[in-house]
Amino acid sequence: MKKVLTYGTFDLLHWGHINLLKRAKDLGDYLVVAISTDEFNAIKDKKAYHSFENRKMILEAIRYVDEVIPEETWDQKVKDVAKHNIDIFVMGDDWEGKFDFLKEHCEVVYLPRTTGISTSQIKDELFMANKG
Ligand code: C2G
Repeated sequence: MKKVLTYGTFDLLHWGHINLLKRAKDLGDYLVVAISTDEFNAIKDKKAYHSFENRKMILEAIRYVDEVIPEETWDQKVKDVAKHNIDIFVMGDDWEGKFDFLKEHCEVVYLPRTTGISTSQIKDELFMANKG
């Protein structure tokens, strides 16, 4: 069984996230998603609209996702790859090169980001549409 691992906040889930998760799953047989905790988001200087628990529940409902684990620090990836027997690490290519250190532990794949959608774009457009 080929196991795939990816990380993210996955807030205000949208079709760009789904495109990523589908392609990640298509690379193997089992997809583990490490979702950023609210505390780690603060470290990433991100404030998610949905709580960790609710973002986790939403991800677990996606047919491409087999397991969801918490992402609490920047430096848990090597341990996660070993602990979950990961064959392929996947991220969108906005992270191109940033995780190449994992190449000695597993395959590293950066997938083209889906253009035309992002969580911050959703927030901005809703704000503009609703401001007085
Ligand atoms: N993504 C994408 N296309 C978009 C938006 C996001 O392919 N239009 C991808 C990102 O490249 C990432 C994943 O979806 O691989 C999750 O995106 P975010 O929730 O924004 O994750 P991020 O804040 O980049 O967290 O340790 C890694 C970090 O936790 C990644």
